[in-house]
This record gives sequence, C-alpha cells and structure tokens, in this order.
Amino acid sequence: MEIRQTRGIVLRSTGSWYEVCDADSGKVYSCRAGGRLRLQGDRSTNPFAVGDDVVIEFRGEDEPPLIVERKKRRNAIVRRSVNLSKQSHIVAANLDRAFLIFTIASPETSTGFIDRFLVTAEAYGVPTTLVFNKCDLYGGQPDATARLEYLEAVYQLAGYSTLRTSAETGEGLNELKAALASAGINLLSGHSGVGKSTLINRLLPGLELKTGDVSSAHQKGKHTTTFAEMFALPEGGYLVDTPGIKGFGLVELERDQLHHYFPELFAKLPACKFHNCLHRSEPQCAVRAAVEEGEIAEERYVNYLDLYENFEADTAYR
Ligand SMILES: Nc1nc2c(ncn2[C@@H]2O[C@H](COP(=O)(O)OP(=O)(O)OP(=O)(O)O)[C@@H](O)[C@H]2O)c(=O)[nH]1
Ligand SMILES: [Mg+2]
Ligand SMILES: [Zn+2]
Repeated sequence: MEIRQTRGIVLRSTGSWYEVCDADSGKVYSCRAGGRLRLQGDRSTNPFAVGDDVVIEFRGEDEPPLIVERKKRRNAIVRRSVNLSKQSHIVAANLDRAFLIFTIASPETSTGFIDRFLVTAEAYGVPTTLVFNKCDLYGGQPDATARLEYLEAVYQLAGYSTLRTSAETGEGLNELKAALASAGINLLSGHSGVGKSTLINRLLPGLELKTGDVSSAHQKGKHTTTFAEMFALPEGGYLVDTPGIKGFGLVELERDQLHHYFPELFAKLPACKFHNCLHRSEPQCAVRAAVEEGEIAEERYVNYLDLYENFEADTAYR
C-alpha cells in the first residue's frame, strides 16, 4: 500500500490514541501520534486536543494511521495540568462558541468561576452563552429563583446571552439548539455534575453518554466524564462534551490587560481620566462611576479586582 495522507479533525483523545474524523469521507480512524512530531516549545501535556485540525498518514494495512501534522490553532481552552504545575492541558481547540453550564444548587457554581472562564474565552475570542441548567429544581424555591434572576441580570448587563434549561423537563432545549453555531465547534463546559452530558444526551438521542449522580453529602459532581469528546450534529457542526472543571488558569495574559477581557469594563476605558486606567483607585475612573450607578454589576467589578490582585498565583506556571 502506498503512503497516503488526508486531513481530519480530532474527535477524541485518550492520551495515546486519537480518534480522527476524515474531513472528506466522514470516516473515523483511531490514530497514533507520529514519532517525529515533537512540538517545539509546546508545554502542554497533550500535543493534540479535541477540535485540532490535523493531517493523518496511512502507512500500511497493519499499522494504525499516524498524525503527522497539526494545523495552527485558532484558539484553545487551556487549563493548568493537575500534577505538573509547569504544564497546561488543552481542553479543546478551534472553538466557535462556548456554553458555560451553570447550576444554582447541586452543585453550586460561583461567579468567580464564571468570570475566570469568561476572561479566558474573551482572550481567545470565543463567544460564550451562559446556560442555567436544572431549572426544574428552582420552581418552589424563592432563594434559588432570586439568585437565578440576579445572575441573569448581572451577565446580561455585561453583554452575555443567557438561557434557562432543564434536561429533565426539556425546557429551553430548542433555544439551546438554536444557539449552537451550526457550522462550528460548540463547547459545553462547567463544573462536574451540572448536567453537560445529560444535556448532550437530550440534544443527540441515541448517544447515551454516561452521566453521574451528584453526591448528596457534598453536593458535588463525581467527575463522570473523564475525556473531552466531540460529536457531529445532524444539522452540521460539532458539540464537545468535557470533563467537569474546577477552574481555569489565566494563561498567556498580561495582568494589566485583564480588564480588556471584561467587555463592559473595557468599553468604559475611553471615558476614564487616564488612558491606562486599571479602574482600581485612579481618580475620575468611569468604571467605578458606572459601578456606583448600577450600570456595571458590582459583583463583576469585585471579581475583576480579585483576579487582578491574585494574578500572580494564577499565572505561576507561565
Ligand atoms: N433535576 C435535574 N437533574 C439534572 C438535570 N441535568 C442533569 N441532571 C442530573 O445531574 C446529574 C449530573 O449530570 P451529568 O450530565 O453527569 O453532569 P456532567 O456535567 O456531565 O458532569 P461531569 O461529567 O462529572 O463533568 C445527573 O444525575 C443528571 O441526571 C436537570 O436539568 N434537572
Ligand atoms: Mg459529563
Ligand atoms: Zn478606569
């Protein structure tokens, strides 16, 4: 058999094997990473991630196809590797839209987490929709409903679109479907146990992804999904299921640029007295004025200050 090459997209990576979908035929191959492919200066734990655009080479009947080239990534969602603090882990690449799945309770998601996610997504140019899932649980609970309405207001004020869903009752699933970038790669992310896999099972019946209970003692998910995996949508485009994450590190960001990734803060910069205002204690700061007038949500501003103050810790591995 002669050596043949084709272009493909990585659907799944389990460490040493990669499932790659042939861009022309749609056929899926189990591939190995080509030995001569040592990516210079790559400090990530995984050379190929879900969504990567690659070239695979067929070398013979008895050999698995090899990934011999990776095209430049348009963007990537990165998180700090758990064990190797100097390294990062590429969750997924070449994303067109992210959906941050969020629950008010079981488990509870903090706005600090949302804002870190959004900063990362803004930095990489990935538009994000916030999805409040498990809405069937909040009906009879005034506190949860109030929290939900408050958070919707905070993020809508910041310019983000929000959706309410229930994988249980089907509420909001048509809206979620409509929001998927039809030709692109859509990422579902969020803490363990918020219902990412359950939502994907509802959107793609027949898939039967494994889902897990939320522990009743700690109200935390059990990290049921362990590898990112991408699925083709019948209407075109892809949906990526990811393992639950605890947080993102802010890779490749400059501390003084952090405010660029809070769109509603950055929009005020031209009105600040100083062109290099960081909106902390500078005089005549338009951001602080907007917070006082309720035009910018205080919680977003506080999270910005908090991220700024603790920036060193976030980027210790840079
Ligand atoms: N009541 C209710 N339960 C839900 C809903 N969506 C998911 N669940 C439940 O929440 C639990 C966790 O769901 P998963 O889909 O496994 O969560 P996940 O986000 O994929 O979690 P990881 O894979 O661990 O990151 C399961 O018991 C689901 O049945 C919902 O809309 N309402
Ligand atoms: Mg899951
Ligand atoms: Zn300012």
